[in-house]
Amino acid sequence: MPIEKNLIAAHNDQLLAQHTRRFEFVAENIPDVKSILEKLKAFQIAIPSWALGTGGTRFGRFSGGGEPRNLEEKMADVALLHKLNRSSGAISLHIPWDIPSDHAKTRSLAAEYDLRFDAVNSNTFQDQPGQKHSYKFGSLQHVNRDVRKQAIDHNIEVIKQGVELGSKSLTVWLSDGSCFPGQLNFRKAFQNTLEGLQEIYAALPADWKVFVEYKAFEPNFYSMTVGDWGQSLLYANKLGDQAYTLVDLGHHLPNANIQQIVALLLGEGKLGGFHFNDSKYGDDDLTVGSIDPYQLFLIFNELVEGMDARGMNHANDLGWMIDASHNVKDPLEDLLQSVEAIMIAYAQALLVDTKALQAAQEANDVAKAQEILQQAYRTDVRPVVAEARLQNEAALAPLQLFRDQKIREQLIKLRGEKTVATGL
Ligand code: PSV
Ligand code: MN
Repeated sequence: MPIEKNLIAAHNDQLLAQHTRRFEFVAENIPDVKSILEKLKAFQIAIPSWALGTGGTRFGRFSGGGEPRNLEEKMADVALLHKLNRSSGAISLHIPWDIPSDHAKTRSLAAEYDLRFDAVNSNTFQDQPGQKHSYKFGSLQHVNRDVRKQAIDHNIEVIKQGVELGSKSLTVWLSDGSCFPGQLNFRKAFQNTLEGLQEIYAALPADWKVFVEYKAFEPNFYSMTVGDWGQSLLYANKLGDQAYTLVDLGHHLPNANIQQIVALLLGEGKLGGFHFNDSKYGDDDLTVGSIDPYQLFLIFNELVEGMDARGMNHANDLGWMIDASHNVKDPLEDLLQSVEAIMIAYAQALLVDTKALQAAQEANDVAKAQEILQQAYRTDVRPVVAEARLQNEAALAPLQLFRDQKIREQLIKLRGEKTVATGL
């Protein structure tokens, strides 16, 4: 369900005068606004194929209607988001939730939509129909070699799927761990997992990366075999140069200083990618920036500082993905809000006066350092982000246009009221 270019142009014409006033007001005080706009225009955030439908909790799932029924429709949804904001030019597939039936066709559809395939994700946290061995007691950590082998083979199959699509990375999230003391020998679980990852690593094409994602708890509640950034970094270091840690914002214990984790991983050259979401209690998978936008800004501040220190390209050198679930909101509206929140935090981080901050740090001027960060955070950069969209021929107000055009209603007409997308 494509949105026509002229609709975007008409929407922008309507909002242009007000936007220009707001943009000029804020731009006046940003000396390098042009270079900030170029960075914002280049920045793309991958949309997960599993988050285009309603997620739900283990208590219930309340479909909003018009959910994509297959991979083609999921790609159409991401294309729609990308048309609206020009910042969602990639899709991340979860296998086997989304296996392309015809790779050439899927590739050409992606080209038509101007989308690329970001990391492919393996799934050894659920049993699939017809699967020989169960993952009830783990996958790569499992005491039985046959189960481990099945999980390794699956990951290698996911790499092959990714190669067909032009992906360049594999994300491995393992739900492995234990629920009770004594259930698992930690050392053996670690060793089995490492050996499995090594076999998967050996199957990686030379220009690929593997991201080892960690999570503190859930579905296991006593131990997780890749439970924190330390464990993930151990695996990544032992695996080699193509292995990195992936930070999912919801995968930490409460009050963890994620920005410090990010800074250290970047310093070690081992930060590979991100799963953005927000949370209040645990892995809540809420809209990015909805609970703690200041933390998101502080994370981006470390990302920008750390990437610049290493001469990295902001847009291309890390994997930027959303990983969220939508229980009460329209998934497409939620994703538009998430992308906007990421762009705002990124723009604010680009505003930080790094030289002045460094000087304040060298002088132990704590109050000044705080002022510098909060000066950037408290600047309303929404018109700057909107200007980047305008220059990219996207919509000045994507969510407003989505609603004005009654896109969900159109999707429901097209796909039906009771459709269920594969995924969470
Ligand atoms: C696990 O909670 C996770 O964050 C992993 O990235 C999974 O691939 C994704 O969510 C979907 O279950
Ligand atoms: Mn994740």
